[in-house]
Amino acid sequence: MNQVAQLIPTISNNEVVHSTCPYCGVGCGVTAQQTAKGLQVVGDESHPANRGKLCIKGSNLADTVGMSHRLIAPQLGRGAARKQASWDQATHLIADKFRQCIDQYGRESIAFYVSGQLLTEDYYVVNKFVKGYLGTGNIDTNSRLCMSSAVAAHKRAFGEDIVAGNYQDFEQAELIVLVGSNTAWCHPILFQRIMVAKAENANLKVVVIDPRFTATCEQADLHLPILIGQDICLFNGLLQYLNEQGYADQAFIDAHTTQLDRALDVSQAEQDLDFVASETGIAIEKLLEFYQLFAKTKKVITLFSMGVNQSSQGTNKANSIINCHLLTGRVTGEGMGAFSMTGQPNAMGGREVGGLANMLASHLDIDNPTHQQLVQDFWQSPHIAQKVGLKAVDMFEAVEAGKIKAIWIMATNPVVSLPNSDQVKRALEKCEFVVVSDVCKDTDTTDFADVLLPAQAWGEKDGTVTNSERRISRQNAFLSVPETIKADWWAVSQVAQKLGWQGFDFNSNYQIFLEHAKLSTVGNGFASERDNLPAFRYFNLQGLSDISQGEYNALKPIQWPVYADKPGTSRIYGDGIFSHTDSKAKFIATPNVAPKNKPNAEYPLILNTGRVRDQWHTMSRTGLSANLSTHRSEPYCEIHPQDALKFGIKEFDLVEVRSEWGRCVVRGQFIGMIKSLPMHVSVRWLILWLMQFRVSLSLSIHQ
Ligand SMILES: Nc1nc2c(c(=O)[nH]1)N[C@H]1C(S)=C(S)[C@@H](COP(=O)(O)OP(=O)(O)OC[C@H]3O[C@@H](n4cnc5c(=O)[nH]c(N)nc54)[C@H](O)[C@@H]3O)O[C@H]1N2
Ligand SMILES: Nc1nc2c(c(=O)[nH]1)N[C@H]1C(S)=C(S)[C@@H](COP(=O)(O)OP(=O)(O)OC[C@H]3O[C@@H](n4cnc5c(=O)[nH]c(N)nc54)[C@H](O)[C@@H]3O)O[C@H]1N2
Ligand code: SF4
Ligand SMILES: [Mo]
Repeated sequence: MNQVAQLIPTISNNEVVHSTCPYCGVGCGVTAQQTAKGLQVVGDESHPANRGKLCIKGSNLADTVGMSHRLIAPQLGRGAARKQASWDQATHLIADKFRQCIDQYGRESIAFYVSGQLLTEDYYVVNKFVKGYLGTGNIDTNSRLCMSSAVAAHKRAFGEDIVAGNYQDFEQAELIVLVGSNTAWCHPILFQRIMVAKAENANLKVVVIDPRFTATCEQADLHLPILIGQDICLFNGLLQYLNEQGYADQAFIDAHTTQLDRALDVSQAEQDLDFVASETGIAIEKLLEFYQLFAKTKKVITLFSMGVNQSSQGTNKANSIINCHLLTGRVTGEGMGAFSMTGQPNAMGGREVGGLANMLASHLDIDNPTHQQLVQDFWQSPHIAQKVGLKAVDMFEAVEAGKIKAIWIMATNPVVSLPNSDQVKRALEKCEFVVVSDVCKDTDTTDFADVLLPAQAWGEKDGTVTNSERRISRQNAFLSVPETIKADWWAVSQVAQKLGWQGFDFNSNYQIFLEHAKLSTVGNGFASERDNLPAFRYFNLQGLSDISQGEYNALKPIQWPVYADKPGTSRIYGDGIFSHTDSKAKFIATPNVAPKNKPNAEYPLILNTGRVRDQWHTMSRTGLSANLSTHRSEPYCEIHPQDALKFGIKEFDLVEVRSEWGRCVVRGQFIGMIKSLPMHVSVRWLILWLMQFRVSLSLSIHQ
């Protein structure tokens, strides 16, 4: 089957199709064209996110399109018993099994684990299936590992999960603070935009807060090598400094915020700069330099990503940053604000449809009876989820404990990417019924599938994604695949229909998009009418809820909210009306709690993990491009030379990194670490069996 299957362009020679890069949350526009030289994918000059530029991953997209690695038809059974089946057989089996689970064990015995790499249309349908028809909250997504801390922080501070600003703000800012973000590698095009702005504006300063000296730091004016996990202390200290030195914007605070006192109360210890310096490991002169820069610059953007989010204190870390922006009234407006960068191409779209276990749909709350009723009425569904479902880690624990009998995993590879990967393997081995939808035939997770479903990949699937700045862009199909490869929304709809559920007779992604857009208008309207609205939220796609198929196909990138006859909205909260019912933003008390897992004699170092510039996560797609392996061809461990000396390690030795939960052997590298803090190591590449980021480790030379 593999040899005969081919991808056939659906475009005529030299016809140009506009689409969006399927990797990071910058959400760059691309154009695809079939030429005499084959498929050409280049940056889309008309796309506002990248204006024609692409990073190396985007530039090599054409190499990753193909059939050699693909799953072509549904497969049933595990191991040697696995055999090809028709879609009808596969979806019948899933429906029968789900029905059996519902009857025998109840609706809570089924779970879904999905991904920020789904299109919004796929995500919408799967969320409707689980929250409206299965009637449970048991759907979570890999975004749990990624930016769920930011989501919670936004909800607490603003009353809604909103990134208020946009990429242009980075060009208008005079100070950009990058916290826990290797932007140069992980969001390269945004980083390039920042660098161009810096070259054009001598007043624009860049500060990086990261325990490692990264490629991002090389271009920065100031690097603060912070001890891992101490960001709350640093930003609480900043809050106190700004307050004491007279930089609080009292008019803004009085008119638009509440609960400043509590935030100041819990951060009193951080009034003492010596204390902050010793807790964070940052020299006092550098600390003051940063605080003064922040205080004196009106146009400040603080961008944060995984160094903030992926932490047991992640939500408080994000709120401690937002607090400083609230205090100075720099929440939104040209060149200012706290900006959470999304990782995956459609992490933001997943948030819009409510794909996390603690959300409902369309920015509505899962535990709010009015919201439940609105969504249930709109869906005309038999049930509605009423409480928070199992979150990713708990979900896989419930699978191992036998409470979840059936799980459907879609567009993610949790056997590699969840923290305790051995536990995930145990859970899936034991689970009665595992469905995996992927584009690839072999991932670490596909081994465990009882039903394996082939999904359309980038270039074949059709729909929308939303990037970090709330900009909805089209991913257009320009390749046709064998009939047996289907869109994820189609697979879910087929199972729903076989279960006899109404509301899944979608014929196209266009129909789904319209339904999603209409739901966003339910109970909703303008902020000025909010007192008369049952469920006001800024997430609103009214202006897109009645577009024609042709308009949908040709949709130009647009930022929500999109009201009727309005061209989208580039900035939210400009008039100071926040989403909380009192229209005010909240300061959140963020106590500085000592990090867990402090180094001890047995595990004397702290580990962090993360990405490399030219690979995407578990490499199922970027691994196909030879070009992308030239930058780094294997996983590696960055070690400070002082630590290496202590452990008798020379540069490029193979090193065993061991934690309480696992071990791996990787090559040691000193590059960059000379300017980083000693006493921590960093394994770069997601393929690792170590789990946990903040654990103590030991190193030893491995033969
Ligand atoms: N090339 C490439 N780009 C990608 C991806 C990819 O796989 N490859 N994946 C995408 C996805 S899904 C995501 S989520 C993003 C992630 O984008 P980033 O967040 O930029 O990714 P990381 O490489 O994890 O970088 C996090 C940084 O935080 C630092 N850090 C660790 N602990 C702390 C701490 O306690 N405090 C502070 N201040 N810093 C800390 C680390 O040293 C590291 O430099 O990248 C996206 N872009
Ligand atoms: N150690 C460590 N672990 C981490 C992190 C870390 O920093 N360190 N970061 C975490 C973060 S932020 C993230 S986002 C996760 C990412 O972790 P994963 O989501 O597991 O990573 P990917 O390799 O991107 O997996 C996506 C899978 O979906 C498939 N796929 C792509 N498109 C489609 C589609 O349209 N439909 C279907 N059905 N399948 C598709 C791909 O082939 C691939 O197998 O990893 C997390 N895990
Ligand atoms: S910056 Fe991100 S979205 Fe843009 S081309 Fe690179 S990987 Fe794709
Ligand atoms: Mo992520």
